[in-house]
Amino acid sequence: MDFNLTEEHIMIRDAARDFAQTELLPGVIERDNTQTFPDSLVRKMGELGFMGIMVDPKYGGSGMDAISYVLIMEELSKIDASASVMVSVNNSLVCYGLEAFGTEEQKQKYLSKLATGEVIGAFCLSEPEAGSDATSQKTTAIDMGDHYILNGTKNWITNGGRADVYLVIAQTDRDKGHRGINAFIVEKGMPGFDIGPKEDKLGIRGSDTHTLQFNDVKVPKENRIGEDGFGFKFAMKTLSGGRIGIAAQALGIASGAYELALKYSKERKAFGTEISNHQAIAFKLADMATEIEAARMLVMKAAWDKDQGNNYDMSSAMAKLYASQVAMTHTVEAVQIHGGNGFVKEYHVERLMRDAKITQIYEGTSEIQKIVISRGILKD
Ligand code: COS
Repeated sequence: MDFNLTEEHIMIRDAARDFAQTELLPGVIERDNTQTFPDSLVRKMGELGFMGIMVDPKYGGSGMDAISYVLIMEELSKIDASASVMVSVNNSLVCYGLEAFGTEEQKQKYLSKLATGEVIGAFCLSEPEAGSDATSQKTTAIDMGDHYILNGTKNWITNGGRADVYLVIAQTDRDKGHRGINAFIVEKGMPGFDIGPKEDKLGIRGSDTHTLQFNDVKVPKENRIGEDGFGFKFAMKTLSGGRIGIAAQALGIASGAYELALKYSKERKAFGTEISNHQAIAFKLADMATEIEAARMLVMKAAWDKDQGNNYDMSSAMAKLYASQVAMTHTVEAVQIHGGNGFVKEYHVERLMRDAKITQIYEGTSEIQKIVISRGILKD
């Protein structure tokens, strides 16, 4: 067992760190206030290969491994979790979904543009009444022979307004339950496909979250992903990889807050000394460092499982469950260490605290991760 990163991994991590410091940090407070994220930054992330990290270079990807993916995700998330969620969704839900399960034609047509960041993608599973209970899809896709007619509503869709390519999960045959669900590639601009207003969110405010409406949208049959009835398994398999990305995002939010708190505690003085010399603060830092390192081990293990071709349903669920809990707990502590300064935007930790919350909710709530883990350990 080797806990050292390879030289290549160190280079990749440092490139992401450098990009986050020089390009993401300068406008991050403004973007959070205005709920915006410029196309120019998305393009730069594409140029650096961050939009198709694990995609085969023959489809325009960077051909890196999952360890590289989580290293990049951690570094981006330390500074701007709104940027990193775009990266995560595009990489592990959209690009991976197409590369692993799409036809050659679908890969040629869509994946090569998505992997370079020329266009970005969205993954549409959640509905007003089907978030955790993902088999209860109300969106329907009726088979009309050479095409499907899609009707329904999807909620809380990351990249909802910005994307050009949408992977949409819908029920094609209600009698078959989850085996009657399919996944489709839907393009922006298809008649009947409408994008609702942007959500006003607690955190990751720079990311673009919308409700989507499908009213009699005609989707060509060749846009179905996989065999008839594969849609629910497609969603589950894709989300397992997505959870590695969100776990790495949570890790980055936690480690970003920890680094700020550590620095602040060595500068801020109270009762005649730097506050890091007070055991009340030093012990908080000790807990943060320990639990963040434990979260990093779980994230790395899940990524390693993916790279090895091992099943990663449980390891990704454990990584997400734990890292998101660590992110929530320790961003609160980072605000506490900063005292009054922690409550103002200039010091960044309040934003990290707000950003942390979503990591316990999206791509499967913490309660869903416990379902996955408990079923995994009890199945034999
Ligand atoms: N890989 C492949 N297949 C999977 C799978 C996985 N990781 N997880 C479940 N399946 C399959 C099961 O094997 C079963 O198929 P068979 O009946 O052919 O054996 C089918 O999917 C249904 O599984 P199950 O009976 O476990 O479904 P449940 O309704 O109990 O739901 C959970 C399972 C709760 C785990 C699932 O609904 C889930 O992950 N929900 C959260 C969804 C989510 O993350 N939402 C957020 C939206 S994205 S921001």
